[in-house]
Amino acid sequence: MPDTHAPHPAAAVSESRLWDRLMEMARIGAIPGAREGEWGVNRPCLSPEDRQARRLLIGWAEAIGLAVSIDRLGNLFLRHEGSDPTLAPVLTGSHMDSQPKGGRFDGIYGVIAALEAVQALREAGLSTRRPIEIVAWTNEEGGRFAPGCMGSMAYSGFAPPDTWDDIRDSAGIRWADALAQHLAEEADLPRRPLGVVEGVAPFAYLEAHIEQGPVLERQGIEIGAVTGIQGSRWFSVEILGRSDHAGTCPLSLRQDALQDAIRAITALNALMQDPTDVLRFTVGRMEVFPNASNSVADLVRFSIDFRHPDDRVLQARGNAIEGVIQAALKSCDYRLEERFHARPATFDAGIIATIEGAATALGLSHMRLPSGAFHDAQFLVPICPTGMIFIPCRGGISHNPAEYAEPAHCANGARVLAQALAELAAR
Ligand code: HGY
Ligand code: MN
Ligand code: MN
Repeated sequence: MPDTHAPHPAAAVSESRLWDRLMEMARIGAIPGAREGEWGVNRPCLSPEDRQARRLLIGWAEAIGLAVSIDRLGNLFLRHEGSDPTLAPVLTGSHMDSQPKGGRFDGIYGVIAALEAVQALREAGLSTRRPIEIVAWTNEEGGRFAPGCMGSMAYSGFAPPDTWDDIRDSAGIRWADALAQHLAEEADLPRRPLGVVEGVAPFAYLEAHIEQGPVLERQGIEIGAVTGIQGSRWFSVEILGRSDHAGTCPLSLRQDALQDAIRAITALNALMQDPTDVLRFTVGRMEVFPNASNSVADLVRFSIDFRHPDDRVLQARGNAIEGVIQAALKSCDYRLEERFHARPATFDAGIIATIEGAATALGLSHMRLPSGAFHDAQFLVPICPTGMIFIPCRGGISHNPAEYAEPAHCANGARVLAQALAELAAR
């Protein structure tokens, strides 16, 4: 427990400062929203908008004396020094990249709330035994380069950093080239070893995030102590046909990649039937080539995002995907690549209790709940005690410009984070 004579760690959390920073940050990559005075963001990883957002964050962090560094995946760290700098740090943060039609809170809230919590600890005059490091993970969303969580997967040793070098975005740019350009543009920032692969493991990891679901709002609860994250599997599918003249080629002779893609997706829908509506199956991206109204498609590329909290279902149904596609095709060939395979993760009971204790100490209602969305936190689970703090978001909407969280809820999350960080950094 922190020194009881010191002021309360959360005392200096400023709702207005936190909100103003969130809204200033949300002007970078702003896209129109549906409601008057509301908008969304499109801030792909490793883009000029991403770098502009990082510079804004770095400016705020340097102004309060945090030390800035990046690793070779571009993960960005802001360090609050502890009274014993040799101790493993408490790590907290989230991601700054967004979906193409993203909201003003997904990911970035956890980074700016972490800055607010650390700034509050410092303004409250609380020195911490352990260092606290704020992290902004590279490419959590996987929107521009699939899969997501590349920065945290490389940091934790879950995947070798060169795993994704040849993956291309929709403009045909290679991941390795985009990362090299990014690191060159941030060459002025001090470089640090890559995570536990080349450096030290954190003492603990805490991530604050909007719930991206409706539970807290529906139940009128202020804080979520997250129990874990369901499993996710991503696949990239290519259906390979032959381009033909739409007016002359008989249907019986066609190798129509689009018609076969429809057959494959229809068959996958049957595989993924779940009367309990727990299973999640999404085909969110589809590209058709040559994409001309009077040419038969010779190539269709589509994505599969499959999720389930029970690893047995995740493995059984996920492993059946290829056979179902193969059986469904009438005249085309296919290529299937698994891009992401994250098994269900369970957060540390001690961290969950620390979050609940902090919420109780602050007089905030709280409940335990799982996360349907994946997060970088799931890759920290194997290397240190890890947990997440959720705050409510309006209607549970996310990955949409209408995503919204109340200023008071944002501040509550930062207060719980400040309290929990103070406790962990004192251990
Ligand atoms: O897709 C997800 O679950 C996360 O929001 N990127
Ligand atoms: Mn997120
Ligand atoms: Mn997201």
